[in-house]
Amino acid sequence: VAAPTARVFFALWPTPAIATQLHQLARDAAASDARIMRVDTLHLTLAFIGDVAVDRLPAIEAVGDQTVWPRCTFHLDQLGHWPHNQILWAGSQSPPDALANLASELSSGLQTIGIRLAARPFVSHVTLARRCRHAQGKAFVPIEWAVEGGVLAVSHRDASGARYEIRRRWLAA
Ligand code: 2AM
Repeated sequence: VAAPTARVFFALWPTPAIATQLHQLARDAAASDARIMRVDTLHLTLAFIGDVAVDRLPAIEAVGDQTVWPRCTFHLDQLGHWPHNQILWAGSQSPPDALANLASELSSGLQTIGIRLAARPFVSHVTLARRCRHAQGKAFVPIEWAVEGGVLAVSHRDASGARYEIRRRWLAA
């Protein structure tokens, strides 16, 4: 019998107030037939681990325990669209260094427990919509996301898309 697995990732999870603003932006900017992310699913992935045996989760959580979670402001002033995967996303023209440093700290921590992340470079972004063929309405009032910690999330996928469960939360020092 195969060992049970879970699909997990470290992420920043917005407060409901910030998620509501992001969701409004998604509705304004996404193509009408795009699949807009539900308000409770909006997040920023810091380190995507993917499927792991559930008995690895305590070690992964220990990486989160050893990480210094920064306090910073993520000034979301940019809309992006990636044609190759049809993702509409929100980001920043000047993301705080703290975010890239955090992603790299998590990546190094995971390496020490034998988990190597895909080599793709970290691009801080919040996916707003999928299956989006184009973006519209580029001008918007920037969203000020006060980052005060992060999470380890578990992705459960079914026919209706993904549902995320927050397994652990860490607060900034
Ligand atoms: P995306 O929104 O840009 O698609 C849960 O699936 C989260 O992990 C999403 O934020 C998704 O990013 C990200 N993700 C999924 N597969 C990934 C991969 N191979 N590398 C990096 N991030 C990934």
